[in-house]
Amino acid sequence: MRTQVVIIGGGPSGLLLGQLLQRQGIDTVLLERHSREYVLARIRAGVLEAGLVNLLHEAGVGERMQRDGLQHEGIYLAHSNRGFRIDFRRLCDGAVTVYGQTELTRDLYQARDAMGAAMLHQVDQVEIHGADSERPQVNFIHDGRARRIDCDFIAGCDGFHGVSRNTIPADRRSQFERVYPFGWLGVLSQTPPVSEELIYASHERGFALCSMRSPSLSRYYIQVALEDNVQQWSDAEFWNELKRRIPHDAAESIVTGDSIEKSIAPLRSFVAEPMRWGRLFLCGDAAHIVPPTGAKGLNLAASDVYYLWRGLRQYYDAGDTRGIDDYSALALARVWKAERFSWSMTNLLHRFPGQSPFDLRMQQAQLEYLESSSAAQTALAENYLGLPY
Ligand code: FAS
Ligand code: PHB
Repeated sequence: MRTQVVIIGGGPSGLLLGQLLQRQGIDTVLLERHSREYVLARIRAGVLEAGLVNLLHEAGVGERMQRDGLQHEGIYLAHSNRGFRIDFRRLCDGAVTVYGQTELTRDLYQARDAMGAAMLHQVDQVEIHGADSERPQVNFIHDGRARRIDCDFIAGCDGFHGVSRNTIPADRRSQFERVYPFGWLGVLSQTPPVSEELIYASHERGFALCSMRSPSLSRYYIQVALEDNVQQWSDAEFWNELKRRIPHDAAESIVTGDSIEKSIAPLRSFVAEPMRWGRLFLCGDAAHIVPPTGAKGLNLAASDVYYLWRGLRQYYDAGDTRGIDDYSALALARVWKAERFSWSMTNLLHRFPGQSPFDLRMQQAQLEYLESSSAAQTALAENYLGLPY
């Protein structure tokens, strides 16, 4: 089998890249480890930057997001039982779109089906060979048969636990990591959101986030200890703890209900450099991870895809390699700024084991400075809205 670009990973990175390339007439084969049902059952991101929204429209998959997505022109930060609003429209004339990653992934799957582009699910033992040669290939098992695809390029869109990143020899790769001493317990409930906009709450008991997927579907998170597991958190215990951490007016008005999904996600900051090795390009979580406090994970995958799509298009249209040669440096420049923002929001809003009274005062001072300073709020707003591609 031969194709121009093999895409490993059928999450948002792989699907969006595949959609953009196929619409350009660039042939791709997408390999996904799990079933489509499994991929679509994962509850992940919820906030889309304008850059990702534009890219989805460019890929011809923006219609349902346009109809069902919620435009948000601000967020609330809450501390000391009060909230204050970061007004994106007034500060930066911008907005984000609330639309679940699950729905975005569903739209991308349907679009790929409609194009009849090649996609294999439940592939095993994917191996990349010759990435640093002129003739790379990908070997894998599918339906019990050993398969091989010869290609021009490989896009490693296979997430943090994929095979692509480790294909780059350890002595050619630098990795930077911070693992946070806590996780996020998330609940999805068929209830109306407590607030029209997201509430990021700092509290002495820990961080809490009130988010949503639609006017009738809410998404809530609370910071939990790393050793916690989901079984020890009943719905009632989750709701009681969430109410303790958000401002009293929100706690009194929140509509609680049965969890339709409940899971704990670990938090880490991680970057692997470079994001290219020969004819292998890393995209999205395969190359970097951010704590979700800044709503950047999915949105960083989008800017990686944009740079790689643009570079491959230049190569196939005109034999111009500048775009693919610049890919890693371009992508990493934006990745590191988002890593900083996500790290700073996580440090500001979470309680860390062993924090000194001085540390707590620094967090409080930063929150009060944000509450009182238009300049500080503008800096937060432009990062949350998404820095330019
Ligand atoms: P993904 O991990 O989504 O997709 C990679 C795909 O590759 C998967 O489908 C996997 O099955 C497949 N794969 C892996 N190895 C393979 C192999 N060897 N062969 C073939 N396929 C293989 N971001 C936010 O902005 N906000 C959030 O609230 C948020 N919450 C998150 C919660 C969790 C539990 C996790 C893990 C991530 C969360 N993220 C969040 C980040 C998340 O949204 C990612 O940024 C986003 O999924 C990145 O998309 P991909 O790069 O496509 O990686
Ligand atoms: C979500 O709705 O899942 C969400 C929103 C904003 C974040 C993280 C998660 O920062």
